[in-house]
Amino acid sequence: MCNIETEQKKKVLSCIQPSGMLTLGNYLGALKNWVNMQDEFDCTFAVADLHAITVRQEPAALRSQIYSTYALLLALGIDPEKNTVFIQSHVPFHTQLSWLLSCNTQFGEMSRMTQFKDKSAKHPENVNVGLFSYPVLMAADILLYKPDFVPVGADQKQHLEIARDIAVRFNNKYGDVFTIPEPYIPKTGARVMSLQDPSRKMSKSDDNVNSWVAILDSKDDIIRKFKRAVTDSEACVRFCEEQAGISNLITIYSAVTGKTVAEVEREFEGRGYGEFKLAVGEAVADTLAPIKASYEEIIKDKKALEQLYKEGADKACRQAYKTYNKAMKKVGFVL
Ligand code: ATP
Ligand code: LTN
Repeated sequence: MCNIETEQKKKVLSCIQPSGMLTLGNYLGALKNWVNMQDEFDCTFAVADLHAITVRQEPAALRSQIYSTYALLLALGIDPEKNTVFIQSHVPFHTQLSWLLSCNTQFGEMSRMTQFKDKSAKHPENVNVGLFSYPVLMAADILLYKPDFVPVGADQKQHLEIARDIAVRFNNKYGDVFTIPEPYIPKTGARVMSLQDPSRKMSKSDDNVNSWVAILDSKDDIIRKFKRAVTDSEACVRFCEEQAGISNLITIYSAVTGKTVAEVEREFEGRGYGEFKLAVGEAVADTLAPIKASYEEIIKDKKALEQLYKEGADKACRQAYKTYNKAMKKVGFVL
């Protein structure tokens, strides 16, 4: 007889870098889906702090971003009891497996990674080896936990592909060690564009602070940023390719209210941009307010936070250790 309780849930893994203030784009495009996946899947989520130092970070800022990113995951409603939620650098097997994988990855295939090309062009003064081998560390993050699915945005698809290639090659050479993960494209998940240049995605590393909304922004800041958002010349609230600015605002409003695009267009028929921008700003601020309130409670209690991330690391270590040991044995190391 099929018993739902004893049926194995499929495994999901994803990570997020603590490289700045997390934005509305990170929330609607990625983190909201993490929250929604907790019931259906056995989830492992990590703060990818080791990846963050591939670009220069100021130590005090990095430390505070790691805390705040972990606290924010909890504030969003990710349950650390139900899931494994940890900080990447607390589990040494990531860097250790990364070495094994590096020695089974070709320079040529890594040279094709578009993120490396983009980021090295953006930071010509710091084209470090870590930036180059970043996808191998990401492959280790994934393969240690044998996930069935990895939810990633379009910009990370190439990295997931290389993780799959590395795993297939390793398994063929040494025997079955790794599960080959599939990308997970969530049913819902909005691509949020910059409020100042709707042809580019909203990004926390954009120097223009008016182009992005942080999850932890104040209500006043959120409303002000939406008031200033770039819109188009048609002056009507209609979703179409030619009106990228207003279409982006419709996408955002629809994502935070749960209304369809057609419903939003009907609601604002005959009303001006000003009124619509205010409504979007208020709806976003109302959605983010409880998250911000919960975050402020969580971040106040450093002891409790520390307890949670340590427990998360212990759980993660127990899983990662098994895969790492198996891989070491297969390669021929003496354990
Ligand atoms: P950076 O500016 O440092 O490159 P980012 O804000 O673009 O960072 P990432 O850390 O690369 O964000 O992405 C974390 C996750 O959030 C990824 O899954 C990514 O696809 C998703 N994401 C980031 N920005 C957006 C966006 N504007 N719309 C939808 N999803 C997004
Ligand atoms: N590179 C990813 C973050 C990341 C990740 C991972 C995502 C690091 N390790 C493992 C999925 C699985 C990013 O910048 N978004």
